[in-house]
Amino acid sequence: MLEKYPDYRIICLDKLTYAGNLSTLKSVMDNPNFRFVKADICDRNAVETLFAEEKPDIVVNFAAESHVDRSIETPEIFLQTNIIGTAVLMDACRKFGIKRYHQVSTDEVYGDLPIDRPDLFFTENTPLHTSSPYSSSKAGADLLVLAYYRTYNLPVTISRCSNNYGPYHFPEKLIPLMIANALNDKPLPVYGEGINVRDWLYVKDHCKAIDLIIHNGKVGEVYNVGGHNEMRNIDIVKLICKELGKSEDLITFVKDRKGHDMRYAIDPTKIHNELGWLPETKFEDGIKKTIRWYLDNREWWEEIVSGEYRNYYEKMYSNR
Ligand code: TDX
Repeated sequence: MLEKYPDYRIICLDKLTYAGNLSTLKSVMDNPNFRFVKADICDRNAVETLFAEEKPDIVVNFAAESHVDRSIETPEIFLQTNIIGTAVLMDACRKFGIKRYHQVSTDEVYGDLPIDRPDLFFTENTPLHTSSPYSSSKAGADLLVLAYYRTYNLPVTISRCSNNYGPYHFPEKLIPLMIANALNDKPLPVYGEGINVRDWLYVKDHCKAIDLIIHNGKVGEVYNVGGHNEMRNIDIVKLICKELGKSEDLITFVKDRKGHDMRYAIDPTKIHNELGWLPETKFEDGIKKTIRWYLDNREWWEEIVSGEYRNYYEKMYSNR
């Protein structure tokens, strides 16, 4: 955004939980149009103080506890950050006035689709039907956002995107976890039989969709974002092995995720027709770029996999 809109002032509010890492922002920290604030979106005082100081005109809520496996272990923090945090942000928007509040949501609010029905896709009208504490917390937040639109006329939009991948992806998620493990010659833990399907989108294409929605999207509307790029987990892991020249013998099938969603697939017709959005990065190119990034930025993720994250990894994957 700073590159595309050099006259915009961008404020990043982040709690810097285990998943946050200030080094990710290194390239923009010295930009005079950028300000970083360490705070929790659930902290009403901190949020209101910031709104009073900066009077933002557009608020995009990217902040969320986002890892399904963690939500199965400890649901409550997901309810706090994802639902209460959303309410606090929107209350500040009401109090200080806003041109747009945008909620970054997920395709997981629609639940899953059967593997043997490739003709079915999630549209914006698909009923919410969640599977995990994570997706339930995101669906709860979405309903609250639409309620603030109807009740208070808050100018909101929502985007529901499919699985993202790309640089700076925290290595608890499938693709960066498999890249990091493969580079360290560690086992590649595939849940169940690895036949679950996800619809992968390069992160920059997601960001471009959000940019279009906040500038041109219609208030009160939901936009699905996805690139028609469905892949089975096992095929992704095999591809990563191939690209890195590692043996598929590293692949280890482990106990399945509880309530594991089978297939996600987005129908992006609405955002394409209304806002002209189309994904630009093909998966074959995006995955190569992503692997290259993890090879070139080892210090970024090695620091993470050697820190607090290691305890989580031991807990989740040892004896699985
Ligand atoms: O070690 C693993 N082994 C494995 O087989 C991990 C971490 C995952 N998986 C499987 C589970 C899923 O079928 O890979 C698939 C992708 O898993 P995640 O990367 O955890 O993503 P997912 O559960 O699909 O959710 C993601 O996409 C939607 C994000 O984490 C969510 O925040 C987003 O809303």
